[in-house]
Amino acid sequence: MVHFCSVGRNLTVLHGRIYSYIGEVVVSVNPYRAMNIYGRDTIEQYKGRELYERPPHLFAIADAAYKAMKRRNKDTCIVISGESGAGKTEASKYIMQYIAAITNPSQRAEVERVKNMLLKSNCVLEAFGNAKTNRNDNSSRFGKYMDINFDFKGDPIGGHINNYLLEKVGVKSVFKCIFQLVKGAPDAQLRSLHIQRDPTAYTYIKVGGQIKVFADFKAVTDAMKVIGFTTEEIQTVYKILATILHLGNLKFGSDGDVTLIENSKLVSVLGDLLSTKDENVEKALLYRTVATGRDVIDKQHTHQEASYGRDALAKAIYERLFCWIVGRINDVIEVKNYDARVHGKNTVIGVLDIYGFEIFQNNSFEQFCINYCNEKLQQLFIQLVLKQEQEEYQREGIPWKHIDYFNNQIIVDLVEQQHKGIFAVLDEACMNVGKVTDEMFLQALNGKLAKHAHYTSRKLSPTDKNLEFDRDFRIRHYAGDVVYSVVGFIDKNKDTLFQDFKRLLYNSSNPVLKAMWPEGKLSITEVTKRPLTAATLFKNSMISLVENLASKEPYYVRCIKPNDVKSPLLFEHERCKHQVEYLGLLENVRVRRAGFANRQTYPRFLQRYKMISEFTWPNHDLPSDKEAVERLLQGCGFEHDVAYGKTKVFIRTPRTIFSLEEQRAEMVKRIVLFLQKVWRGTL
Ligand code: AOV
Ligand code: MG
Repeated sequence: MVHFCSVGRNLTVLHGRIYSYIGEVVVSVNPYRAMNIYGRDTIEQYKGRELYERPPHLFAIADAAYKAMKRRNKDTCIVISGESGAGKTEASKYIMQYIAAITNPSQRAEVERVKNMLLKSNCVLEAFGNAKTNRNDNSSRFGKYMDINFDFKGDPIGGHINNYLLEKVGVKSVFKCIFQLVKGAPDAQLRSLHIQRDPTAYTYIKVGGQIKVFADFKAVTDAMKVIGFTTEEIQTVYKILATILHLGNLKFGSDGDVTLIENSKLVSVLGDLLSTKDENVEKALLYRTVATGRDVIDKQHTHQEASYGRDALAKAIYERLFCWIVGRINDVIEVKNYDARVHGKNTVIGVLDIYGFEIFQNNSFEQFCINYCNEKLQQLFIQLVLKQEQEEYQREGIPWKHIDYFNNQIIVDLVEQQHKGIFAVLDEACMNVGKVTDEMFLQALNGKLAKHAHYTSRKLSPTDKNLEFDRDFRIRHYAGDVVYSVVGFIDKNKDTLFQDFKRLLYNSSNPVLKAMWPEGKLSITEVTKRPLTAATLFKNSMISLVENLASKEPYYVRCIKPNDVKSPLLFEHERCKHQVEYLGLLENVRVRRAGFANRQTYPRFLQRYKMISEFTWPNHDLPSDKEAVERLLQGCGFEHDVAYGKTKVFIRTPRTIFSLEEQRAEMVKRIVLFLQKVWRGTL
């Protein structure tokens, strides 16, 4: 149970016990200091053990997910949630390490290779997908869902990563890899990229703020090599990072009506890095090609359009680079040559580590998407842990007093509902042919959502001084109130990149870069389809993520952030209580306390445990499986710890399951010995 609710203000009171259970949910408190609890000896203590046999630990949940997959041939997933800085990414890494450590006892070379790739891919993805924010020095700016595929022996044979990238380089975040490059790359390499060692020389870094850790340049480069990136590919990766830094420094000026590039020396640097002619770079930065009827003309950008285009280009090439890296990793780790007819079903454990709920001083479209994503995951938790569980008791005819909980579906609908939801209103604004401003979008929201209990704005509550007119709206999220500024919503949702840039990159003589931009092949007159908006793409990817998770047997890690100052000593009671409440952990405890730790259909139960009772082994002659299970459990003395539903048996405490498992293991051993004797003819 959540024993930390009762501890005082000091985190050391936890005595290093940072984990706790509610049923099969692990609750984790970020210790903000290195803990000596993830080593080889600890792994050995958890390997193959049942959930409650050892003190609560991430390894136990990883083992439970692994065992469920192996024993029952089921796809499982581990969903890690909690707000920004609560410890999700660290948890996901420990889970991966644990799975790598306990598998492949026979040291098959191919499996070792796959494991190494999976672990190395983490290092690369973190460098390119994490950045410093106010909440977390190593904040995931992308969501990662990683499937690990296992063969019939339970050894990893491959994987697949889905990424949910959101924040883009430039305006707010500076990704780790950029610091690693500027601080860690050898002098000669920096020279070839025309980059100075001094991070303050770059506008994008100045705006985004610096990160202290940069020693990993070599580790990341080596990891890319191990994964199988060619030298040319790695060079291109760094050329792209350098391009982004130079783009940030590019200044536009005007001479009368003509827009100019002030520091034109950078144009040739960009030409060199992008393997294209300088004049092509200059033209793409200053003009766009437009089709008017049958004519195609070059239209010059205004100063503002040129700056917008430059930032959009930097963001787009970073995003494309990141997706390309994920794609390359997937090429390598994807399961190949697995024949299910020969080897049996290949099963999966999915690990989800995504950006946590966040509130900044200024919250924009990115925070809105991140927080919507967390609403979706909370909804899944409610569905699977609180709702379905209680509905199942009712369906099965088990006496049950309903436990109430806050259902956040109303907030999910507020964001994603067709026609009326915030995303729909935003898309509608972006579809409009005329010029639609962010303020007009806010007005449309006010019109549609005036009566919604979780939405407000200054217009709807004029006395609320915390909300600016024509700029802010507030959402009452499950995890707290967040004020969003609409500034930039329209642009970020449209996410337009001038076609000219796509053609520029496609026409590069660097084949790696060219391959990243296949759509640049189309000429201006061929481009007709309007691309989906960022909101629609994000919504669709969240819906399919949730569908995917719901199709697997879920295990949860709920991370708690003990304080806002990254201190290993401070346990802010109110802060933790708030998280416990909004995560629905109290309801989770109530459902668990009153409920049952395990349930199985009667035939399944018999299939697994029939050998431990003389009434059921090898087959029973009772009128139904239900009666056979009753007889078996009575025989073991467990009848007080179970309830019999219409189709399933419900077991209250995990201890009963352990005991059944132990008896089964003992019987299996005896049966094997017996069979060996029969085979050897010694019986
Ligand atoms: P997050 O993934 O939940 O935030 P992280 O996993 O990056 O948070 O954790 C934030 C920091 O807390 C880490 O960099 C560590 O310093 C520390 N930390 C977390 N877990 C542990 C642990 N088990 N042992 C020691 N230190 C830990 V975000 O990605 O921002 O939502 O988007
Ligand atoms: Mg993270």
